[in-house]
Amino acid sequence: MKGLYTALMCSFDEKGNVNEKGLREIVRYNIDVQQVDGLYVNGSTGENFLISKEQKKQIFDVVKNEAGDDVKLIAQVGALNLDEAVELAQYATNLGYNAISAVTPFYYKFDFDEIKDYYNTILDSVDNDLIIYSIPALTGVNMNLEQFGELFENEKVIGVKFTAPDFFLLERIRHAYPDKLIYSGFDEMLLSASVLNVDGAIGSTFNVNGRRAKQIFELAQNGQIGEARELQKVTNDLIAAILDNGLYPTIKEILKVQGVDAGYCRKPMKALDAAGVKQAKQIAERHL
Ligand code: NAY
Repeated sequence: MKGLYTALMCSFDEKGNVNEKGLREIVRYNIDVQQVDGLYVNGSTGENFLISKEQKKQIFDVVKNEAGDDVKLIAQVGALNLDEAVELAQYATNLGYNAISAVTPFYYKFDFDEIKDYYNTILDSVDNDLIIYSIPALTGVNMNLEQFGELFENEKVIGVKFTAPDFFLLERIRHAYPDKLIYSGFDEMLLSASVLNVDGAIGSTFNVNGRRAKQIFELAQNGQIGEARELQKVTNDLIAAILDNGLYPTIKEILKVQGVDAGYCRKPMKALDAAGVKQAKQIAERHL
């Protein structure tokens, strides 16, 4: 399960329905052109928190059907409605997803016992492994080393998608739990995380910059830090421009430049205006 995973985008039509043809194209582009090791499906980048349970299942179906066994697949099933999370975990497991992942429960201020119960409830319902999805900036849930350790006590918890700029905590987790998988979640910090010996990364920008990201990761693993730093600089020029123009709609627009029918984002995310579309095209020309 090690390696680079694209946090997969989903193509929606103007009304917000899943555009299956476009989704298949995104899957193929990631596998065939970006050559990533796996896909992380229905994460933040997949606009998971903006869609219905039925749409989540539809996306799990289409992605598995298109990807087959070409790459590893991780299904993000976390939801505030725990029954839904369990149902989705079972659904993705039955489809043959290699692992499930679940965001820490958010919005309400759950205490750690409640968070632990959430993960164990999901895991008790399936014969599959789980990767914790930790993204404190969006969830407000900050777990410490001991709390990660308590979650890791369940052997089916095989790792964490660590989307935080806290390299002290990252190093402590790496040191304390050498057998658990750690995936770096911020693409602009890939090199820094790779130096700390993470097992892989999961990123939104890999939809368009996967090959370069993989090079950064592999160079760092080989100790070729100077070359990796050069590529991280080029990558961060790209990421800064994308963030400035609007993260998900800009990645979709860049995919369109590559001939991929990436469609629209779900409301309330807004579409790029004409200037934004032009800017996205320039970003693709200048930085890819
Ligand atoms: C997800 O579930 O899709 C992710 O969390 C992927 C990680 C991304 N985080 C978000 C919130 O989009 O790739 C990152 C991020 O977009 C990138 O580093 C730019 O900041």
